[in-house]
Amino acid sequence: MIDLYFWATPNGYKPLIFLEEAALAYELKPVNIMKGEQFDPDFLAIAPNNRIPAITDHAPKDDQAPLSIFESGAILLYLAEKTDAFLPTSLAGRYDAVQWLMWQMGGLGPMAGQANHFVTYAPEDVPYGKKRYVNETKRLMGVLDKRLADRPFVATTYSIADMAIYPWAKGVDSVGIDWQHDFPHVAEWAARIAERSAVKQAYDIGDRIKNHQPLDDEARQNLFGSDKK
Ligand SMILES: N[C@@H](CCC(=O)N[C@@H](CS)C(=O)NCC(=O)O)C(=O)O
Repeated sequence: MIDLYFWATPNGYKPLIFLEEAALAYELKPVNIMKGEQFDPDFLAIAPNNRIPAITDHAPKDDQAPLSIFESGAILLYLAEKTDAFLPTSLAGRYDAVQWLMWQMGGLGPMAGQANHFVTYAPEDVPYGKKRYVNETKRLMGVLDKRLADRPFVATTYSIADMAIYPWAKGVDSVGIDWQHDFPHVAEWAARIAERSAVKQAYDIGDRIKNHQPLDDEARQNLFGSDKK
């Protein structure tokens, strides 16, 4: 059994999609990051960076003690290794997927995240920040669009790279990027991913647990307040 520490955000959906795809037994442990539950000592013992997602695998492959992992990219790699699934087995194929996973972890995720911060959440208007991160997000979406021009999935087969990139790519409309129109190969790929029953199931689960509370002062403090952290 795997415990998945989850909130309905792009990084949270990545391992949830994997667990649904692989039909692994798991228990969802919601961590309401708007309410500051990411700072609970029990959660910090598993995820010292106070960010979701994280997992605890109570039956790791090596039959050793339960294993906890944070960082969504590490979790996806772990789950792929555990199940021998969603990561090509050839050396070239494997690193093809891994390099795109790293591209998401170090590129699209952080840049789109910062763009979203400056466009949606920053308490003051910072035109330079907005422009820098929205432009960089657009550039990255262009890179992804080129990559998908002649293949159905990001790597040779549907893999953890698609699972990592999809939740972020589909969210960039929140920073004013009309990706369905401007990046047609991404749009076709995203439609292919969205049709998968495991992906539908993951988003249904996320919708059910999501607390649609407004971004009030308490949530702002928990997410962006510097003194608490
Ligand atoms: N690099 C981390 C990023 C995780 C992350 O930023 N999680 C956000 C939600 S998408 C979070 O937990 N935020 C809580 C906070 O900022 O306190 C990963 O990929 O797991």
